[in-house]
Amino acid sequence: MQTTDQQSLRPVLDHFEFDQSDPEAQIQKFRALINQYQCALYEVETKFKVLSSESALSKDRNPINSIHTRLKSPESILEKMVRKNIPLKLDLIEENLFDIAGVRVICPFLEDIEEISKAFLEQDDVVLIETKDYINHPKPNGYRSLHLIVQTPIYLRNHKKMVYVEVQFRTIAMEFWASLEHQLRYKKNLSQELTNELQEELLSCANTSAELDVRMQNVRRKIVASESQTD
Ligand code: 0O2
Repeated sequence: MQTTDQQSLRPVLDHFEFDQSDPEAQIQKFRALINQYQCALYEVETKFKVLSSESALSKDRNPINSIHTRLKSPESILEKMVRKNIPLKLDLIEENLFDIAGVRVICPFLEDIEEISKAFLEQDDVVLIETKDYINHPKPNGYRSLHLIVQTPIYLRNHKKMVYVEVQFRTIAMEFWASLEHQLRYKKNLSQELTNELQEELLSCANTSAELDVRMQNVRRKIVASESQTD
């Protein structure tokens, strides 16, 4: 008898080149693959929790506001493989998709992103593969965030494995815009384009929120400067 997990995986796996003589082995292979990403999420989330707790001890404020993790669903993995024209073979997932494990770190200020991303990349078991700096180079729709594709080891029973993780760093303001924009696009139905007027309005909101980030950071700098004068 098939478990619920197997029943829900089969429709996705049926799109992949599949050894029909042993479907159970294929399902196991996919689950082992996804488990690697889950383990990598544990590792990377812990790294940020450690940075956060250390900062909370030594400073009067925390440069990390919140940490979120997500695993790409089997349906999204399939959708991305099809969209990127990658042949549907289980062995090709790992070498072509780098965002199956995703960590999002939300920081209060722009400067916190610099500090925390630097501390993360300085760790000797974090290997930087690619940087996508959508803060200094926002997407045309106004999307801002720093994306780092990294590899980090997980230690399984018999071996060590380097696993890809995508880490997104955003300020609270960037997260506010991105989550609302995502909701609006999703509501509108992704296949339907937003009108030019609505796209312009969202871009304008993104620019306003980027200005707020700079202004709030300047306020903080002034407060820090005045505190150090009175010390
Ligand atoms: P989720 O569930 O949030 O992770 P592609 O994945 O094909 O779009 P690429 O080059 O692999 O392209 O990735 P890209 O564009 O550098 O980053 C993709 C992820 O960044 C998305 O993941 C979003 O999380 C986020 N992102 C990128 N552009 C936008 C945007 O315009 N608006 C919002 N709200 N988020 C964005 P997923 O998998 O789409 O979704």
